Amino acid sequence: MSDLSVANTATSKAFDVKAIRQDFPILSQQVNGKPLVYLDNGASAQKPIAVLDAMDHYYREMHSNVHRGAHTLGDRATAAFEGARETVRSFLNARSTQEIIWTRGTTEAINLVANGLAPRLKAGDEILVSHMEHHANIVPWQMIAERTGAKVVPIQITPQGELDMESFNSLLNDRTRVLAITHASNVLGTINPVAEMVSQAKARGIITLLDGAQAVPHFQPDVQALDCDFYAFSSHKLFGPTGIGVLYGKTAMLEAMPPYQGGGEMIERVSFERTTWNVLPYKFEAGTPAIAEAVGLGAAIRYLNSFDREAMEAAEHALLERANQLVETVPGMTIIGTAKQKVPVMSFKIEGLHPSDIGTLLDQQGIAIRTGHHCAMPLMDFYGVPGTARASFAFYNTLDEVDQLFTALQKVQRLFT
Ligand code: C6P
Repeated sequence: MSDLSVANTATSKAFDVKAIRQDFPILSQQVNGKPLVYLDNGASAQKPIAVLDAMDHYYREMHSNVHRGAHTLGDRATAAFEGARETVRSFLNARSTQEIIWTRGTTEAINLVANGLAPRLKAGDEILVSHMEHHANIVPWQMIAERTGAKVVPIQITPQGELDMESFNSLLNDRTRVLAITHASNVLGTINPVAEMVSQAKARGIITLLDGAQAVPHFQPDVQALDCDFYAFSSHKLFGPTGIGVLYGKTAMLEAMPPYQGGGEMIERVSFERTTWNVLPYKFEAGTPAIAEAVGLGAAIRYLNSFDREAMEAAEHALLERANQLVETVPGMTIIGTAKQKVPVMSFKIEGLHPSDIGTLLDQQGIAIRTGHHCAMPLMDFYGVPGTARASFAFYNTLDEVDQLFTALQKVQRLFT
């Protein structure tokens, strides 16, 4: 194992990873007879006790339906639920809680926007995405394009896995109506220059959506500074529960869109002659919401806020740096995605090895990574690979775990040569 003293000293003042790991009970188990090394955080991150406790407390002490105003438990549940919305508002620096819509996740948030914008789109209009998008930020647009006659146009990327800004500039034109771009790539780790892109799009009156699924676990976005119209993310990648996510939308944008689903909660008044919609954010929240999950997400954000986020980012960066340094210790290993600005995600291939074999053999050694196309098939096509192996790090991972990954990869590589 490596000498960890340098990086640990550098980050220990504000950031004690050993203590942090105690907050995540799932991490201290054995898998296949080996201590678990969880490096699949990009797919879904683990949950701290603070989140587990908040949800447990909610169900034990205050569960009831929200916004019904009928009794004390209902009031408590509503306060906890709306309190979580305020926590998210503050996390994103949105102007108002009416701009924070609960969804099931990033996927539903993007579908909501795509459907909401459909009435404004017509044949010949263009929706600009990029070649590195997750399917969640391609397919909903394709479905809307099919309905409206609009066209989905991909911005090219460079071999390093950065957006080709010349391609972006050349594709912006009078027909461009929407720019929908990932803040950080789930495969390449690339952090895109979204502020600059939004600003250029705005100057042309183009509606902008940022997919923040892989960004928010690593840094805090400021939607007012970014000035995007929409920002989407999932709770489960942000150390919160599954089944809930967030769509931020500027008030004027949300006001101008029709509801996504019909039912209870989203109406003001219903009659067979005429039905009217509830105010924001409820207009987009049909049916009983995921109450405990909202509470859990609020707890996850408060947990993150209790740390020095810069120290956290530095610690994550040190993990990626360490991984980059060790690549040459595995013959035939190549990193896919070498952008200058990256979240701690490392996709790779090893000559002569199928990604799924790498994943299976690592799992036997207690190491969890993800393999496959990562719901980014156009990106796999760009690199001419069927899939990649991907280690995605979180702030609770250690340098020692990075070393264990590479020791295991060396073993896997030897087995096959
Ligand atoms: N990426 C991964 O392993 P949902 O499933 O709705 O929570 O998130 C979808 C999604 C959207 N955008 C990006 C950039 C994403 O990374 C994801 C989810 C996971 O990379 C599961 S495929």
